[in-house]
Amino acid sequence: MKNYHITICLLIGLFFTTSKAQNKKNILFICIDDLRPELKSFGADYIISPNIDALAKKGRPFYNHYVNAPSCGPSRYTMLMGTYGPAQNDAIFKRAKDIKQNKAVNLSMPEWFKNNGYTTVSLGKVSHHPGGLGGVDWNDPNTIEMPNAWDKSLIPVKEWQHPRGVMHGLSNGEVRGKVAKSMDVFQSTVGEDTIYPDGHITNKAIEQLENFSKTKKPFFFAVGLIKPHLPFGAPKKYYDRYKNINIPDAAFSQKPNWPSTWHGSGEFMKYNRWGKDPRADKGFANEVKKHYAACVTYADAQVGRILAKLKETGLDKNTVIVLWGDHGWSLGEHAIWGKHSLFEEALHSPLIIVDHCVKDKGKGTNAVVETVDIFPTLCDLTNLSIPDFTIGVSLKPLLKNVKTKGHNAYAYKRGKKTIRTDRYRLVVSNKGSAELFDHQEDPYETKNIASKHPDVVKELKELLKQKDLQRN
Ligand SMILES: [Ca+2]
Repeated sequence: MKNYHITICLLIGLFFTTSKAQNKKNILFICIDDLRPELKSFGADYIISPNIDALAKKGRPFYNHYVNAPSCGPSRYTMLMGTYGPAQNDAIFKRAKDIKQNKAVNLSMPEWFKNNGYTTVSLGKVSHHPGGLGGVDWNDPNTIEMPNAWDKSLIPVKEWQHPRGVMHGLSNGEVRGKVAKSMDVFQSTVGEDTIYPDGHITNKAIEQLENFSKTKKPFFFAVGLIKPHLPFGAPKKYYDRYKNINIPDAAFSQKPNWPSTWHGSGEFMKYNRWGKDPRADKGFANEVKKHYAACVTYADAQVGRILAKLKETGLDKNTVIVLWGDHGWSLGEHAIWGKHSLFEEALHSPLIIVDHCVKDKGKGTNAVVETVDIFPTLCDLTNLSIPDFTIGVSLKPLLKNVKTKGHNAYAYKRGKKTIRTDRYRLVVSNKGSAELFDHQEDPYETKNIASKHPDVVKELKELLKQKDLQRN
């Protein structure tokens, strides 16, 4: 009788343990490369982004989300590690080198989820290199960008030959050569979604979701779309949708006359521009913006296809969805065509989180938040413990109550760092220069008021000092 009783107790225990494992929420994390908040649901009413807008309606859009670094590699580091890190594009590879040399490193977010019973899969551009490998063509199996993180790291290369080709690919397998000048800065070829790499990444995502739907194990699935990263190539059907749409000029297109993080837009200028320069040619500037918009609409369509599959499989009922832009992009603001600055446009990016706990779905928050908040938030939403080493704040209270306050956001690039409060942005350089902008009065950062407000500069400098920001 006693044995019988123990068996029943064990079976009940097993049932609860198993059902708990089955009920663990999945994560679908969608990264979009170089997407500033150029979306209808984020106030850009001339942009066609119906799928991301629909997603925003189901969850919480964060209108004041800031990345911690204005370039792909270091920004993705902060998202994946939950801490600030090195400022260069090889930030994540540097960590891999440390692991190889047996130096102590913190676990990455996917590894944390993996250790907590999740299947972790990355597809497309999630870390800095699509597919997560190094080497000349980014396909060397012995150079892993994030050791121990992913059960699978996928990148369909198709006619682009290798992951490096996918990253800067144009239509039908055109790969950027050693001289970027031979590749056009924008393009809109007639054809289906798969004439550019994101169409294939999306097909693979759909296939992967089908696989997930047949297993019981919870998953952490990160999908990284590459557009609207340069070069701005998307199927012509997306470009055509902007034929009769007027895209406004940059609100402030003057080059700053104070020491700043202004740069000559080298990444953009190195492509073939038919001898034209958007800084001096309004018509060309408008064409560039239309092609960026076409890439956003193309990426939006891929998001729509992924979310439709999530719904079709029924996985949407138990999956937290995050959509994140890895940094902003200046489309002519401050006479910059690109990222890599510490101006608002380079640091401001969209963030949307969808979860059952969201109250007042679709209502956006103006609370200032930052990318390092994502790791603790996802732990909080899936009932995993939040690792001590993460430095962000869980955004769950903001999901439950849209009126919850945010906190200051920090960012850095080589030799420079910045703090964004809900009113000010201060940028300081190692050489001692300071830029202060009052966003209440001057949302486009047109006037550096640092010399007029030394008290504010001092107070914000103190806050910056308290943060361990890497700037090497
Ligand atoms: Ca990027």
